[in-house]
Amino acid sequence: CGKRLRVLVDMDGVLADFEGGFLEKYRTRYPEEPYISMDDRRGFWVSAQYGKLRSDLYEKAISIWESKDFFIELEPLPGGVAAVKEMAKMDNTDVFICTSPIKHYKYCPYEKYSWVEKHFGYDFLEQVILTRDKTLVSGDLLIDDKPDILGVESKPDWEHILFTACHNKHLTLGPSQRRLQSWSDDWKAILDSKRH
Ligand code: UMP
Repeated sequence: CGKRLRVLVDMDGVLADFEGGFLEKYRTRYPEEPYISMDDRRGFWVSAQYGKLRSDLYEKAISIWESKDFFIELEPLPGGVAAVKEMAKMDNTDVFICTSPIKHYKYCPYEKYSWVEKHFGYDFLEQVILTRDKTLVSGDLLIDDKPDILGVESKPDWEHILFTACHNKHLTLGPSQRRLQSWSDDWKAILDSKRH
């Protein structure tokens, strides 16, 4: 009672289809090279898995998301934009999009803002948090597809809800860890479980 709920929502792999956009552009740019299907993806780092496949594919993978128009052209994941818009309209609820830009900063940070404006509107730019360290951001919930979210703060405020993605679906979670399987899953129940 009295206190507002603060929800942090990740962008890549939660609202924007990073994996799908990557695979399509990688196969178009490197049609003769081997690739990893969504079913065979394991581990958060795309570049690491490509590097294990063949060492030179590490750089080729990175070249895809360092390219102009990669981030702005990502398709929204089903239901994500609608869910976040609905969340933002709920009573006693604040929503922020919390995303880590790559360090090759020529296009990514600009295109992340541009993507939010395109899909949520100009006013929603107020809700964008770009940070390489999400442990410093306070909130009740962080909905994110990365299994290990580490940083300088060892006890972040938020409870991490693992958003299911091709690279994490096989992971066994600890007993206290919760998942959101997709945006069709009951995200409202997860929010309600944190309200008091
Ligand atoms: N990213 C990489 N290498 C990879 C996969 C993703 O640098 O192999 C980048 C893309 C996104 C960022 O900008 O990491 C993911 O950030 P979060 O989803 O944790 O916000």
